Amino acid sequence: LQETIRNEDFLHKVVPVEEAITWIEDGMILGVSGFTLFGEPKLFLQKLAERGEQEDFKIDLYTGASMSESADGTMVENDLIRYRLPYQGNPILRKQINLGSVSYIDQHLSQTSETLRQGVIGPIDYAVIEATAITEDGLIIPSGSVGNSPIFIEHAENVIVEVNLNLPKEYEGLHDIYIPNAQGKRSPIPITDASDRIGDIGIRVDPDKVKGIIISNKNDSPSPLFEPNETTQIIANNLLTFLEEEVKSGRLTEELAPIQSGVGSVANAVLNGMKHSQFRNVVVASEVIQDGIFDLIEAGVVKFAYATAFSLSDKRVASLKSDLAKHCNKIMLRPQEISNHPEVIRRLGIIAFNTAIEADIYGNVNSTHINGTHMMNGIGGSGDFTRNSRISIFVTPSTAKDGRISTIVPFVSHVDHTNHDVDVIVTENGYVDMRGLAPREIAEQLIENCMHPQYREQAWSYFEEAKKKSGGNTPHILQKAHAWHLHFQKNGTMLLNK
Ligand code: 0RQ
Repeated sequence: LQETIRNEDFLHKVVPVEEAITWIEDGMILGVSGFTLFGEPKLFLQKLAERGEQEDFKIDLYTGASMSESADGTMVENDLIRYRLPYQGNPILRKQINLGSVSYIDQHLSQTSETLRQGVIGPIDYAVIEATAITEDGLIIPSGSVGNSPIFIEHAENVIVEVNLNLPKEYEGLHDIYIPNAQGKRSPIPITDASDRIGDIGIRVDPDKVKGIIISNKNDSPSPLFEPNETTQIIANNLLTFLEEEVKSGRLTEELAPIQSGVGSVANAVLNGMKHSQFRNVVVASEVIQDGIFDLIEAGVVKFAYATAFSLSDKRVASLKSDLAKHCNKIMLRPQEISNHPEVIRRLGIIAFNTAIEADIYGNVNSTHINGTHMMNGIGGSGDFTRNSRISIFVTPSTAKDGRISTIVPFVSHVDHTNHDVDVIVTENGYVDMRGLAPREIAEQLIENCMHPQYREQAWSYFEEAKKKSGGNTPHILQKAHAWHLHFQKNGTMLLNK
């Protein structure tokens, strides 16, 4: 244990987890580590969830992003969560959010820290943070995610550290912890090259705030491995064609510009496709490092990658120790405030690609809501990257639910990314580069190049009627703008003749 907790003051604070969970009282706010299932204080959350089975109390849970079953699943099942922010992806929690029994604040992932700093949310009663080590000078070395942990620690009244003895020691040295000062005392964030190291290898903590240290040996929960299918493969190919055209036109080189990729099946297919592409020495400046990024490093396509967290399947969780040993100088984890910071994204000129739930014929994108009302996961980092990137790309299959839903609609049922922010939309039918096009041109091209053929006729009919009856820069018929969604609700399909 002394090799892991290398500071005497901290060694004396080790307590059983059973004791630490009793410190949490009804109504408290917890800021816990964890992002895309990686780096959670797994033992603490599991035991707290179990305590919720016996006792009636509620907490507000702030995290980095999506959490595993014991946090967002079991805690919700045991009715423990009152408020939740800033992102989730758990079916049990999603259900309670949509029933209105958990209050969900869906935030841009770069902004949680600033709302905390300003005192808009919080104050945090307990920060509970997973660590792989505590150094001689008292730095907390995080594990597979940094997320919001530094800001939670800075703003918490008390800190609990869950030291995990079962994680790769190679995590030490991988993190770059930089926390901006409060407004009025800030300097530019000094990242000019993606690989610039600007902070510490761990998180500084006032030792007096550390109320206890618990010891665990639980492994991270793997994410599903998304194997490309025919549709996702074609979407990926279309996106890669767009990037190749950018190279041909001289706007990009084969190194591209730093890339950010979302998570999920299409993102994975794109990364897969890049393995056999012409692109070389690509830099990844993203939010998560998925399996595909390790594959690209090994294929020599990616030369450096930073993010705020890993999101890995079983296979890569198993090989993580040796992967980190091999690639430690090519990988870095930063706080999500920095990986997703508008200033850094704009300065580096990132190419962002994320997945849409639906887009409309003018290029507005919905990333979060089903039928305008029901939360899916949350905006995550998609807004941080979309608004501030050099090229913002959205991918989506052109239909969902076996063709009964068109993902290109006359008017999105919820807007996360306005068409001012969206540059390119890609489906399996093709892509539209909306840069430099006016709304009416965008509509014509999206209907012809991205929409599924079976929906094109009814889309043309809407668009023609809108031009004739309403006109305007962005023609709409407001009475019919959501007719496709309403038809789906009534008849189970967006095809208006069915
Ligand atoms: O339903 O689960 O019942 O099969 O939505 O859709 O096609 O499997 O796509 O898993 O890649 O998720 C946008 C949700 C896509 C995700 C979203 C149904 C569809 C299916 C899932 P089933 P797919 P994916 C990085 C950046 C926001 C955050 C973000 C997301 C299910 O990518 O949450 O980008 N993004 N963050 O059938 C009704 C439609 C539908 C639809 C799809 N139009 N209407 N249902 N579905 N389109 C990550 C972080 O920030 C951490």
